[in-house]
This record gives sequence, structure tokens and C-alpha cells, in this order.
Amino acid sequence: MFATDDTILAIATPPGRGGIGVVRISGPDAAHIAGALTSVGRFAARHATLTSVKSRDGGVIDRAIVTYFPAPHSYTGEDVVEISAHGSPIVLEQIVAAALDTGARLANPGEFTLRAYLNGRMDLVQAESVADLINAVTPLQARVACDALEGTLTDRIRRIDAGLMDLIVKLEASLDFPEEGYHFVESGEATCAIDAALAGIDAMLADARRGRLIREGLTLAIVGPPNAGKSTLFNSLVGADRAIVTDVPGTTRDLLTERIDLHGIAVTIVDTAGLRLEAADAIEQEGIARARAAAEAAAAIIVVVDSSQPPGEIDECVPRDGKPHVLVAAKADLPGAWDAESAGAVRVSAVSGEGLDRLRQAIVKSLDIEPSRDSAAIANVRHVQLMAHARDALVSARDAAQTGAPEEFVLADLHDARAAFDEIVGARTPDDVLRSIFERFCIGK
Ligand SMILES: Nc1nc2c(ncn2[C@@H]2O[C@H](COP(=O)(O)OP(=O)(O)OP(=O)(O)O)[C@@H](O)[C@H]2O)c(=O)[nH]1
Ligand SMILES: [Mg+2]
Repeated sequence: MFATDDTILAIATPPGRGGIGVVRISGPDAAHIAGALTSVGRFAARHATLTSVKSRDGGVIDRAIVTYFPAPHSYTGEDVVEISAHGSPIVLEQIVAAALDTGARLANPGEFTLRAYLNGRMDLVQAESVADLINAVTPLQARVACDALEGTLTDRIRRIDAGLMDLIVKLEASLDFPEEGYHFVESGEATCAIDAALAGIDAMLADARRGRLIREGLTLAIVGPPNAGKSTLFNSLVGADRAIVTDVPGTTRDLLTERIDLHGIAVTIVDTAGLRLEAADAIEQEGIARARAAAEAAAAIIVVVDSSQPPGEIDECVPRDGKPHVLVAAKADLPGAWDAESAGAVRVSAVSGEGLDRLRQAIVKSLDIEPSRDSAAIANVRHVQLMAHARDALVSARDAAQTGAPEEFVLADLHDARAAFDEIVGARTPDDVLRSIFERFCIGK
């Protein structure tokens, strides 16, 4: 169980120096503590009050803006006080120490949001999206998290759930008249209602892969023969001179990784050693082994081939397992030695910059995620697993309804599906699951 009857506090702004730093206090003693720190008798609700904040010995720590949010109209649903002081770690730590002296305790990671959830200020999906929003590294990730925070995912689930509830009520009413079988609902009508719910779930699961790529990002490996122009392309995509480029085949040995924003998707791009059978030495051999492992681990691959040289053994570089990949004909500014067009390759020149935009588009297209549509309501593994569980239960419910099995059988499966929905939005979620969710938060959130 989670304690919520004490008063917690934490620095809510990131570590380091800044214009403003905020100490947040939440719990029954929040107003009392603010009074003790400032000697302001009573703070008006949601009014910014400029006042001195003092330590226990009466010395002034800083001039700060204090805002009091009385319960239940606050982030956590409890009495909350936010002290906006100057953004100095020393000042903020002194304010925290002074507040601790008055009986509050330090908040655990995510504890403010946990309380917001426990007090019904938001459901679990919204609480999880707070962490996603804070951790977003691309604007698209932020937008998807913000959508979930607004409740789009919850709404979608609630709509499916309402249809099931309707069916459950009718089936349970039928149970009161056992001799007459499906009394308030025909077996066909039940099947129809379950099919509608299944269609809703399937649409969400289809979105899930795309949502997860947006939420979690993905790894993209650049592979190809030596000297093809892989490191040059890596540098172009990263927008910095990260990798060493020379005309000596076998220049790159170690894996180089860099994070880029590819049309809103957080992509970790990996430069690798050129693949060839005859490695010059043990170092290159190890580099090639690492290149293969990186290609194996990546979600997608860019195969780079020199367009000015006979292509050689490029088949070796193309993934065989159907993994998304894009073929690049590099050095497009030089006279071509093979027909890039009919090979379906994107012609790219690092010298002229030709083809880079087309390449970015081709990569996104190969991932099949259309990032312009922003209905990625379901993105997190926990949600996907529970949704899949609900789906299994509904398939079993439909089979039972179709074969005219007793209502109890159908009902058991329907309740099972609804329990999974409840666990997603947090209406019924075990404490250990809650704990692991909120542990991922930062302190002060
Ligand atoms: N003209 C021209 N030369 C290029 C282009 N891209 C790369 N090069 C040259 O091709 C040579 C090899 O480039 P790298 O980027 O080091 O090739 P790599 O595939 O990383 O090579 P390894 O690390 O040895 O496997 C260098 O001399 C580059 O300057 C290009 O678009 N046009
Ligand atoms: Mg290289």
C-alpha cells in the first residue's frame, strides 16, 4: 500500500542552475510548512505571493514566489505549495532542508504523480504519459505523449468498454431466466457486439507498433562494403564530422552511434566497418563481426554501395529476414558504374547533398509508420500486452456466443477482457505494477 497521509517535498526543476528553481510541497501540512518558512499567515488560493523564505534560524534564504493550490484543485489533488526561488542548487537545497525541519519528508521518484493518480486526478495512462512527455526527445514523441495525457487513449478504451458493459448487462439479465436461454440478447447480437469490440482493439494494436517506434525510437545500422561512403553518409545524417573518413578501405573499425531526429522519430544511427571477406588484420575482423551484430540488432538498415564502382557482393549486406532496409547508391556525383534506378537504390551524394532528403523519406517509408498521423494512442508495452490479453478473452467470448454456450461462459470472458482494460487505465492495478511504473519517473514529478 502507498502512504498518502504525510507531506512530501522535492525540487521539481532539473539539477543545475537556472533562472528559476521550484520546490514543490504536497500533503496535509503543505500550507502550514509554507507559513513556517515565510511568516506569511495565510496564502490566498492560486495567487502568486512574493515573500522571503527563511531557514530555521531566521536567516533569509531567498526572495521567492509562493503559490498555494488548496486541495482538491492541485496537481496531486492534495494541498500543494510551490516555491519558485532563484535557480541555484544551494538556495533550493536550503529551502528543502528548512521544509524538512518542519516535518515533511523527501518525495520518492514520481510520487507527486502517483498521488495525483491515487487521488483520481488522472488515470494510470495519463500518469504514464507524464513521464513520456518529460522524457520525449522529438516533437512527435511529445505530441503523442500529450495526446495520451489529454485522455485520447482512455477515451478509446472506454468506448470499447462501454459496448461490452452493455452486452454484459443484457447477458446477466438473461441469467435470471435460465430456462429461456439468451433472453435479452440473441446469440447473433452478442457476437456482433463482441466483433465490434474486437475491431476496436485490432485497430489499436495495429497502431501500437508505430506508437512504440515513436515512443521508444529505433536503431538504424549503416552497412556495406569498405570505402562505399558509409561514414561520410553517417556524418551527413548526423550533421557533424563524427566519423573518420579516408579513401583507405577499412577505415572504420568500431561502431559509432549518434542520436538523430528523423521526421520526428528518435533514431540511433550506427556507422559500421565495411563488410568484406578478406579482413586486413584482427582489428578489422573484429570490426566486421561487430558490424554484423549491429545489423542483426538494428530495426532497419541502410545498405550503402559505391555507385561509381562495380557493385560486387552487395547481396551479402541486404538483410534476408525481411527487415526494413534502404539501398543507397553513394557518390552520385561521380559517373555511375551500375544502374541505381533499376536496383531501386536512392542516389545520394555527400559532395552535392543530393538525395539526402529522399533518403530520409525512404527510411521512414520503409519503417511503415507514417508519422504525420498522430493517433498513436497505444505505445507502451504494458498497454499492448494487456490489450492483447483482452483480445484473447474476447475471441474466446465470441466462440462461446457463436456455439450457443451458456451465458456464464461468455460473461466470464467478457469480465476478463474488462479486467485488462481496468488494469490499463489503473482502475484495478496491482501495487507492484504501480511501483514499477512510478519508479521510472524523476524525483519531483
Ligand atoms: N565524390 C564523392 N566521394 C565520396 C562520397 N562519399 C564518400 N566519398 C569518398 O569515399 C571515400 C570513402 O568514404 P568513407 O565514408 O570513409 O567510406 P566508408 O564506407 O565509411 O569506408 P570504410 O569505413 O573503410 O568501410 C572517401 O575518400 C570519401 O571522401 C561522395 O558522395 N562523393
Ligand atoms: Mg567508414
